[in-house]
This record gives sequence, C-alpha cells and structure tokens, in this order.
Amino acid sequence: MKITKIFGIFLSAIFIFSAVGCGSTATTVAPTLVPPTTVASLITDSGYVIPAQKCVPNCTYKDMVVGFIQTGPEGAWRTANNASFDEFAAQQGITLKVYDAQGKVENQISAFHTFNQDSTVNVIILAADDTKGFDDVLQEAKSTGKLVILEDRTVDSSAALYYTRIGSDFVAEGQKAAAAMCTLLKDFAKKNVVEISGAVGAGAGIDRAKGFRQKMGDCGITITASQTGNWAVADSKAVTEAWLKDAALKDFQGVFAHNDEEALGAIQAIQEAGLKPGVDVMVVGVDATKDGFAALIDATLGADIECNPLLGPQVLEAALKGLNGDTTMPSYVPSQEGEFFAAQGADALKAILPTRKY
Ligand code: GYE
Repeated sequence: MKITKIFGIFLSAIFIFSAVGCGSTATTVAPTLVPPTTVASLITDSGYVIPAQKCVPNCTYKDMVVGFIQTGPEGAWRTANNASFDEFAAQQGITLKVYDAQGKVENQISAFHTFNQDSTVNVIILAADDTKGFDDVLQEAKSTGKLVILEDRTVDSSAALYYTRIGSDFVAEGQKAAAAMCTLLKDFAKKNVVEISGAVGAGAGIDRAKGFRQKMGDCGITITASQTGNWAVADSKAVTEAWLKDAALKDFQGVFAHNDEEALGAIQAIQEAGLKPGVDVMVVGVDATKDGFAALIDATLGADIECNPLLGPQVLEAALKGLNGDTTMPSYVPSQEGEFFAAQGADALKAILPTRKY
C-alpha cells in the first residue's frame, strides 16, 4: 500500500479523534491511546505501581521466575522458612533462584541489582538482613519491571516501593514478651532484665526491642544490659556468661532473648553458673521452635512467643496476584501468632508438639 494512502488514512483517523474531542455528535467510540504499562488502575493503596507482565491477566505459577534474596543461615526458624518456599515452589513449578547473603546486607543489595538486570526474573522476594540500604535497588526494580515482595523482615524504604510485606508484627511480639516476663517475675522483688538482641540492624530485633520497652513499665521491669547474640546459641551463651561474671551486671532476674537459639544459649550459661533457669532466672524467647518447646517442657524456658516461619505459600500466592495486576493486596499482611508458657504444663505442651511443623 503506497505511503500516501497510509498517510491519508492516518489523517482521517486524527480527524475522527479530534472530532470526538470537540464535542461533535459522532457515535464512534474513541480508543484510548495510553501505553498499557502504567495504566492508573495498576496502583495499590500504598501507591505501589504494579509492573505489567506479558502474561497478564492469565499469569500462572509456571510464568513465575523468582529471585529470592535470603538472609543467610540463622537457626531453626530460617531453615523452616527456606523449606516453606522450596516445597511450595517445587509443587507449583515455580522457578526459584535463591541467593544466600550469608548475613551481609551488602551482599543482598548486589544480588538485588543482579536480579534487577536478569531479564528472566519477574518477581524479587527479599528477607532483609538490615532495614537500611535498599532504596536504590527498589527504585531500579520499578524501572526494570520486577514485582517486589518483602517476606518476614521489614525495611525502612517507602511502602510505595514494594507490592506487600508478609510477616510477623515484631513490635507486638516484643510487647507480648514483656507481658510474659511480667507474669514470670510477679513474685520477684527485683525485676532486672538483660536483653539478648537479634543481629544488629535486623528489623525483627529492632522492633522486638521497641515493643518490649513499650510494655516493660507495666510491672516495673528495668533493662540492665543489652547485647546482640547474632541469633545464635554460642554467641548468646558467651554474652550471658560475661554478664554473670560481671559484678555490676550479674544481678538480673530475667533474660529477654530475641529468638529461641539465643534463649537456649542463655539457659546453658545460667545452668553452668550453678543457677536454675525457670527458678532463679526467668527466660523468655521468641519463635516457638521445636527446641523452644523442649525447653518449655523442662521448664528452663518460661515463655516462648510464636513467630511463624512457614511464609512460602502465602508469599508466592501474593506474587501470583501481583503478576496478574491485583491492586487489592494490602501493603502489609501480618502473620497470625500465639504464645506458650511452661506453666501450661509438660503434658499439655507435649500434646501440642506433634502439631508443630518447625
Ligand atoms: O525470629 C529468628 C531468625 O526474622 C523472624 O530471624 C525472623 C527472625 C527469627 O533468625 O530466629
């Protein structure tokens, strides 16, 4: 067809559109000429612009290629968290590219950039080792069309930079831990508590510490020392041993440990110092893993605040909704969690144990 003819048709088209513009009575429906990628309707309540995928609106798990940026090895909780993703991805035929950051946020940021530049990846899932440092790569994900979801951990970046966060309310966990410690220390004249905090910079630790301090005043608890145990038994045992040897710090009646491994480390140190955990010193942990339950059953651990690691299915289901442009996803989906006490009794706790998946 000769160029001129095309030009002629193009001209008449412009005429039709401008006609509609000037309020003429022509009945033809004016097609919208807006490019499809940023149609306004693909924006969530938090202002996140959902990147449009070629497969939309019929994307399936088989279309999903996930770059999963994990924290690194930490303990039973993290192992269960990883498995919940691996299992669901295998079941659904999802391509899961897992990056283990070995606990280093700088590794996570460079992996994020790599996934942003990987044209096969359409979803990026982040369990952040630190709340800071992700603004640039989150912005880059917007320009490279990657759907971003935060699992478990929080970041300080704007919620408009990710589709949703799915994970625990760590502040609430800290508040529950303080309430539990108040119950355990109710007959103690003094309520000095030492805190074994999570890895420095991790949102889980920062918010648990915040929540505990918000509620500890309810029964007059004083935090007399605080140090990271790096989510680990050995580090936490060493920290507690040092406190027990320190004349100025050894007078404490409670230990608030940010996870079960840290609580178990403190319990070992207390026992080796000739004291009775659960009698002389009350210990509160977080996670409620199998090892935490074992310590509740022998009453060396006084209370354990549940933190659910089995987030894989929920997160990947949310990712599929995001690929299909679902704007109704809230920016935060909190996990439903409880708490457990040694006071429930060994039999009752043993009856619960078989139902625990981690
Ligand atoms: O409590 C701890 C893990 O982010 C909730 O990280 C998670 C925490 C969990 O190492 O055991």
